[in-house]
Amino acid sequence: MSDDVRMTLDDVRVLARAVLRAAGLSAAHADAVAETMVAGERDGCRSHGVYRLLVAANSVAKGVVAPDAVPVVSEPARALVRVDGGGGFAQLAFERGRPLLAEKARAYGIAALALNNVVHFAALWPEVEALAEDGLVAIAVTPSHAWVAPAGGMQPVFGTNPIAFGWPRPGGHPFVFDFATSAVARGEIELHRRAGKPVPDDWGYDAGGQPTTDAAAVLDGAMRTFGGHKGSALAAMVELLAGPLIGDMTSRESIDADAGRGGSPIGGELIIAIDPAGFLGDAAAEHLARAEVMFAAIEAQGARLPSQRRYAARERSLAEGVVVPGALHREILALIPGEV
Ligand code: NDP
Ligand code: PYC
Repeated sequence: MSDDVRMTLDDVRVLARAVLRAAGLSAAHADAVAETMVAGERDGCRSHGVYRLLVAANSVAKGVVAPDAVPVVSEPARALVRVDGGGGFAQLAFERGRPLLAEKARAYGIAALALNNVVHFAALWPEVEALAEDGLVAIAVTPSHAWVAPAGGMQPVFGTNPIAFGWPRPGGHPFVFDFATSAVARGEIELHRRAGKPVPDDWGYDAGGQPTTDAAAVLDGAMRTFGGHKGSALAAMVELLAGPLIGDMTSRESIDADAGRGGSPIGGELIIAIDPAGFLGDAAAEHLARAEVMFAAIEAQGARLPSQRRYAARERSLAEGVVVPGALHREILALIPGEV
């Protein structure tokens, strides 16, 4: 008999906050971090759902993250916002910088937000989706830890370096994609290792540089980029945009700063927001409607849009709740003193 646990989204929120508060996060951080995990679980993004409670609690326990950091917002230039996260998780820093980013994008047509000195363990789609829900086009990138070999090499240089994009759609969910520039997110390989399942042999190499289906061996060796040299170049772009360009760490520097503690990546994130009215003025609606023709042409042939699976999962979860594997649920409960 399955020992899976069915939970409402409110149950998930209460559990996540309790774990994060027990781990030592301030109320503001616990709320912001819990919301991103609820969103991941709700949308069927298991590698970035409540499983990440274990990851976040570990980062606090290992002293990688400042649990009560207060983000500081500044304006380095008219169309730029910077949030110094003070070593805290990225979610609260984004929350604090987002209103000014949107305001500046509307004022100048385009604006950028740099999050500096933050710890990142999460998916990026909640951020670009929120901006696109506000009518803005958004791009977000962040490096992670050096786990990924460049195409043609076998030594880790890049992080799993996600790229997320959001596009507002009249009367519907935004068009959003968000994926790692590695063959797959590391969290997915970790879930395979936990479940004792093999991974496809093109996800990574073992420590000796040989392709392997052993998830633990890939985690100890090197992951591969997606799409060969193309993913490799995009991974390098993410390093540059959200590393040196904003005065923050590359994935190599992040893993060096971790110093073997096994915490989440430390560094920066760059988020760019564009107001369609900047170029288009009153004609914005007319041109956004032309984008709909392209989306329709994709769907008309049976192909799906990115995020379509996620939005469908969201509908189901709102109606039926979510199911958390029993073993994971017990591991999470064990993080709250007195619960087990
Ligand atoms: P996937 O390879 O699963 O790709 C995810 C994206 O591709 C989603 O937008 C997904 O939409 C879309 N997609 C998947 N299959 C199809 C299809 N058949 N047709 C159209 N679109 C499709 O994700 P990854 O493993 O690369 O990344 C997972 C998450 O990990 C991301 O959210 C990323 O932000 C996060 N991550 C975070 C890092 C960090 O440092 N903070 C580092 C690396 C990853 P849908 O969701 O609807 O399936
Ligand atoms: O799954 O690769 C990943 C990841 C890294 C940081 C957050 N998620």
